[in-house]
Amino acid sequence: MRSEPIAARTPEREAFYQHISGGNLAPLWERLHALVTAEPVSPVQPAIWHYREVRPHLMRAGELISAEEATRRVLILENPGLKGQTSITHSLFAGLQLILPGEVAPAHRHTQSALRFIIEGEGAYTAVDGERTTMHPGDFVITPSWTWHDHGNPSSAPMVWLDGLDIPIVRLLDASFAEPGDRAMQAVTRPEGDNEARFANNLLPVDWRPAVKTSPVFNYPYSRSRASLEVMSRNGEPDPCHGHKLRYVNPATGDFAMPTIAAFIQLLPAGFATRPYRSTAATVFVAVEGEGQTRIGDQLFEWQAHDIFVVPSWAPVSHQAAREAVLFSYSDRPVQEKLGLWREQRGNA
Ligand code: 1HN
Repeated sequence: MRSEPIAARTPEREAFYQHISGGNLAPLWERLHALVTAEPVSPVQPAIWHYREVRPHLMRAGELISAEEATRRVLILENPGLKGQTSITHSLFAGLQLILPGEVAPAHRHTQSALRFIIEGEGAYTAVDGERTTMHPGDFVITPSWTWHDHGNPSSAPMVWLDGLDIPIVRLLDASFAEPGDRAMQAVTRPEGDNEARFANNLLPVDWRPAVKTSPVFNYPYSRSRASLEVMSRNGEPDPCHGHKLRYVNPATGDFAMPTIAAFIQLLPAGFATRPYRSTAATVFVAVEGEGQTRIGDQLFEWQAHDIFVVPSWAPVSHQAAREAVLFSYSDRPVQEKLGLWREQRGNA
């Protein structure tokens, strides 16, 4: 790819740059080539977290601090190219949250939006603005911006889920607001299942109009998404780049379920290998079922259920399933699409 020439450095120019820096001035021509690149250049690195290696650390965190004291007992999945930045890509946060039996993660709200993808355990709940939903492995659960939320685990086993948040996007825009609730557990004002009945059955309350940009459905249970993948995989050919892939949508608008984060679920048939694919949306993947391997650029990552890996912007990715496999994934695609920035490339260039 062609690129523009880089200006020569001379002692005279260096002295000038030094001189003007005191006045908060800098020469753009020294920086232009690093800012306006011919294609995405990212410090974000491909990386994988094997659940069997991370889980013992999470359980150790469970001995060291309570959910209540921590507010949220989360181990950050920090991109090795973004050390200290609390993010897995430039725009997204990922972490693994543990709630032990009997614990409560106290109510709070913030402008950052969160998704939960349930990894392990059965029967903990999250409450969102007065309604609880019980979480099961593979469920995709949403906490919309500025909604009260607390989590509790009345079951007898540890509960672990992946937290995906738009923390770095809100940080970029300096738009963070947050407040704690007056009580650890918010009041329950609607019975469990109310939201599903109103919004998740291809029906909407007759005069209801969306007041916010996030889906009114806040739990997309795995039982339903898995059943769709099953039927889809029996009745049609897989997409060469994606296998059988679905996106989670807001039923009121047809748009992605969240304004800042897109989420997907895909089935790769046993032995299936996808063609290379890349997009400008760096993506976090969770292996839900099965095992396989994913090539990201020139690196090969082997995964099995519960492993988490990240694909940087514009890095070619191809998956191969050793057994039938299901992958969940999320990215900042809705933001890029709304700004007219999202690009993809299917197959080799
Ligand atoms: C948060 O509020 C939760 O509510 C989880 O469960 C992870 C990561 C960063 C900032 C806030 C939660 C979070 C978080």
